[in-house]
Amino acid sequence: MQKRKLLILALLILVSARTLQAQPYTKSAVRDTLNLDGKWNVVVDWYDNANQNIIRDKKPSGKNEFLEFSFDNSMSLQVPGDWNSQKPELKYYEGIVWYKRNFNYSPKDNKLVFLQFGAVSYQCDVFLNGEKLGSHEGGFTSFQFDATAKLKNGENLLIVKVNNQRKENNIPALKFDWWNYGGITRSVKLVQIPSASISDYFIQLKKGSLNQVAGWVKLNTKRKEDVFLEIPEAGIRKALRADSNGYISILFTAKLSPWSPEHPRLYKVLLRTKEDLIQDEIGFRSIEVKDGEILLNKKPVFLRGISFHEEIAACAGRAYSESDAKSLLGSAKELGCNFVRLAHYPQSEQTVRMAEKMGLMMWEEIPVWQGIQFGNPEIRQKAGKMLEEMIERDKNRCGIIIWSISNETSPGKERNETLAAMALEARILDPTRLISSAFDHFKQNKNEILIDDPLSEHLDVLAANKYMGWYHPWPAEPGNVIWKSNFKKPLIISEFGSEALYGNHGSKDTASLWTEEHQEQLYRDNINMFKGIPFLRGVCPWILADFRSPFRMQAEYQEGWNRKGLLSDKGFKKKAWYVMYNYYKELSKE
Ligand code: GCB
Repeated sequence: MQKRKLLILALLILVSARTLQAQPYTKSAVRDTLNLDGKWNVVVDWYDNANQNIIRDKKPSGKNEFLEFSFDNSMSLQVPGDWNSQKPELKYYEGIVWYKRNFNYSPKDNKLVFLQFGAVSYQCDVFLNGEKLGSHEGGFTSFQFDATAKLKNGENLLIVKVNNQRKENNIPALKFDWWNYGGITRSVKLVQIPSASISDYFIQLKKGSLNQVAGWVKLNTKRKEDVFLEIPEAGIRKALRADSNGYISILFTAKLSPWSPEHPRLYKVLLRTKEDLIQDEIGFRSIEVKDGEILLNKKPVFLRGISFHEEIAACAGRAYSESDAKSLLGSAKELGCNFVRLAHYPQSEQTVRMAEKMGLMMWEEIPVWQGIQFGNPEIRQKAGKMLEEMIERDKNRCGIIIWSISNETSPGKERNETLAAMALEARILDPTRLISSAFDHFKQNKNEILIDDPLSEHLDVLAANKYMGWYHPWPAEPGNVIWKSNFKKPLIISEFGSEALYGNHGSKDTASLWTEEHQEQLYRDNINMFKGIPFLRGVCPWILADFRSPFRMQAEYQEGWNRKGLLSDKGFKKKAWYVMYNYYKELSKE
């Protein structure tokens, strides 16, 4: 596609995405917040039959009125949390649940108050004190509404209608290989900021530089004002001045010790105006691609990765707490990883922040996963919005090195155009990181696998999901499989693996027996193949732990679980874990 046409399409996606509701994300991690987590009362609305009375939590009045819903003495659900793992009767539920909670609030002068949701799966309508605040679609990104004008002094009533029905024009669409958890799955907060405040900032090293800090600060006042930027541990104090749009472009030289997996150094960064103060923790590193290498702080790096879903297998529920994040990331560290693929959607902010503290580089992606209708303009708008919301929340997290725009989509005109435009959209929003997309279409001729997906032209890092020995039979001895590429770019094997039931032992030759030995051998074979791929710069097995999936209907071994985990659903290590562990140990010595 010509450059001009691509740019127009990217801008169109960006502009039309912005017409979807919800305001830009206020960084609650660095703000004064009132947490609204806890037990919420719920009404399960199986047939979408509730009327307007529910949004006011109306009670019957007089002697003749009755209402066919009630939050009083109703079922309650823990927020954050999915409903499927909390109530046996909601395990498979896909539909509408109304959530209600009251909270006390005393409005303060000169403050703006936002109601912020870490994530709601999948779609929601939010009502405060009987009035609609807004709607949001997309189960994995954070969003917020300005609640200032609708908050009352004293008791407030918050009602959220959540719907997780799968639909053809959702993202992900009708079918996906993970559990369709519904609910308010991440924290809900009231975020208070001064009415004249810093609305957003982007502070990172300039692309390709180790000593130049570049970025911007935006003020919601949209007026000329002084802003001070400080990095005390590096002796930096900069007096900046906003333009008449409240915008400041930043560029200065600094001596900073770079963030890396070995030295995950974060600096306190302060932004101060007359009325506002923000204190964040930001790391500085450079990430680029040059001559087929991924360069972290100018040095070639090999990504020793692992993928995981935001799920705690042992609870058969969505991960949501700090200890959940610790457990997933702790396992990745134990395996010897320096990189994690947050599959297949943006995971919680606490996971992202914790990962970079622990020294893990990250790949973050939006849930554009197989079966997406790229020709539909509504889909482009939604995907564009998800991309924007993901970047908006995490653009200051140095641990994130790759934004991925899709997983396993089939080449074709509409798909190629849309994804190329989205790659450009990501670059417009964040010119510093690498852009990728996991694909699974290759040309194969006997023992030769050729990367020829035209989307590759628009990516920095190529990512191949290739299940050699499982979905794809070996065409030759693993060591004799030859990978070729039409593009001189680094490759990550972003998925490979096979299923095994923990504790099930036997033949290593027969896939249908689901043995640990078969999986172990498959890992050995794949590693053998990796050693012969000259442009390979990272691997990311699928997947850390067994996860729940309605795709998996094999009665004896699967029972609704995808068994490709290196860990079982109870967290036990399968034999393949040790193969991967040893491979990473060797690689980290190189
Ligand atoms: C894939 C998908 C992933 C699935 C996996 C599997 O290619 O990207 O979401 O879970 O294969 O197990 O089949």
